[in-house]
Amino acid sequence: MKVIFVGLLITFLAAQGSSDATSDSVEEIQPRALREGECFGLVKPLLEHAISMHKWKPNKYELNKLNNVETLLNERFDTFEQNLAKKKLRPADTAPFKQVGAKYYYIEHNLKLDWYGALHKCHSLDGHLASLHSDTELDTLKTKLTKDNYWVDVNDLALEGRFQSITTGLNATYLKWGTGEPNDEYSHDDCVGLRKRFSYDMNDADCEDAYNFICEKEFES
Ligand SMILES: [Ca+2]
Ligand SMILES: [Ca+2]
Repeated sequence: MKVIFVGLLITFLAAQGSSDATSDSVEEIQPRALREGECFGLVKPLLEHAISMHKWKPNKYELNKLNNVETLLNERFDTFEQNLAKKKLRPADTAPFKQVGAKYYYIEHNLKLDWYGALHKCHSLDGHLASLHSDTELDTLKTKLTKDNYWVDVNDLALEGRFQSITTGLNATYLKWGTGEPNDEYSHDDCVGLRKRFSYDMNDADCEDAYNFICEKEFES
């Protein structure tokens, strides 16, 4: 399609050139300077055909302008195709992740796994356990939650009381604890979930307990 379109445009420009070889209509596209070594590539045969059809003999300046137009068109089509490819990710191809606010989550409401199992499940979906960074993100996510507890990516497995994101390996930048949490109950609460009892604020819980969980995945915008 690109070649056809470019060919049609060049045919049009050649026709323009045959009737008014000094026309500056191409200038409206504001072509950039030529790169050294650039050539007509795939469009050259079409250009030659257009020139012979219209018996137009473009001078070097006009050929340069056409070459610039071709380059611009190629860049624009490439950008268009890239954008199309990215848009394919939204919304149908994000499954099973769905947009919630500005992010994409897979909220597992049925299957219950321990924290490690949930972590593995999210990775198997090419994502990670949900990593929350603001009240806005948490508050938006809360509107989708119904079950008792959902694992997220925070834990203090490495050092008691130092809560880190397993996604980044760094200290968690956002924590919002339920009342009285984190309490490290029985010295076993090392993984963090969103607990219904705390209006889905955070609670440290036993990593080996089976709960629902939330995966997250980044998609290109
Ligand atoms: Ca702990
Ligand atoms: Ca707790």
